[in-house]
Amino acid sequence: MDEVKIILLGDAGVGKTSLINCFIHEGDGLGSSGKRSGSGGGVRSSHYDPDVRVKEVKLSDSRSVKTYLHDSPRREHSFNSQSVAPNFYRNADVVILVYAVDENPTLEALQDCWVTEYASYQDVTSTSWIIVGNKNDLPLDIDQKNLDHLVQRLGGPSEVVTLFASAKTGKNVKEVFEIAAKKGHDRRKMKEGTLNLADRRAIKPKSGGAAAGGGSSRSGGGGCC
Ligand SMILES: Nc1nc2c(ncn2[C@@H]2O[C@H](COP(=O)(O)OP(=O)(O)OP(=O)(O)O)[C@@H](O)[C@H]2O)c(=O)[nH]1
Ligand SMILES: [Mg+2]
Repeated sequence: MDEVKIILLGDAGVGKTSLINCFIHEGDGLGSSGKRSGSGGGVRSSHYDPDVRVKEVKLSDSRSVKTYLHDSPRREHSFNSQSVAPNFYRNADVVILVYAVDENPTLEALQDCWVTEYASYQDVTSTSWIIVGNKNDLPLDIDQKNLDHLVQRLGGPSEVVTLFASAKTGKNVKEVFEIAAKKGHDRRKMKEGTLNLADRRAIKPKSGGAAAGGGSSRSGGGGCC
């Protein structure tokens, strides 16, 4: 089965973990208390990282994709380590940027902080982007210009999907991850196609030139904002 790496980025408290939990629990929102009872459920990855959940998603053509959902580690024990961030960002097929619709600064932070940090490790064109305004059950308090600028920076409206969702009510949560699975799957196939082409080129005689790919990774570390 094809596999897709999806990472979630955004400020503390915007609801990244809640969105993943809601999806794993099949649209069961947080409820009126804002808290979920029980163990948290879901399938944890057998990988080293406890913040990775795995869920199979059926695409519209009835094929299935295994999604690896990488929740950002909480900042206080995450990107201070120079070795964590590059691994976290590496080979992400999709990045889901999450802000809270009732807090415009969390939207501003996506551009000023999270995309900037991502771009210091990987080219922004190396992944697919989805922007999610979570907590859509609360009154909206965002500046549309911030959202428009962010979309432009990531390649424009034809490249970037923007959605509102609520991990509290479950609204649109399944849609967010299904779109991510589809976009990730398409990107994987595109990458494989590129690789095959590169392989074919490699066996032809050539007159020098640098190898393609590799992205713009950074060797140093450092925290976000
Ligand atoms: N009203 C409302 N509250 C939400 C929603 N999603 C999450 N919350 C609440 O927001 C708080 C933070 O949610 P988390 O899922 O822990 O946020 P996070 O982005 O994972 O935060 P960090 O792990 O600290 O980075 C919790 O109290 C949630 O109950 C939502 O859609 N609506
Ligand atoms: Mg969290």
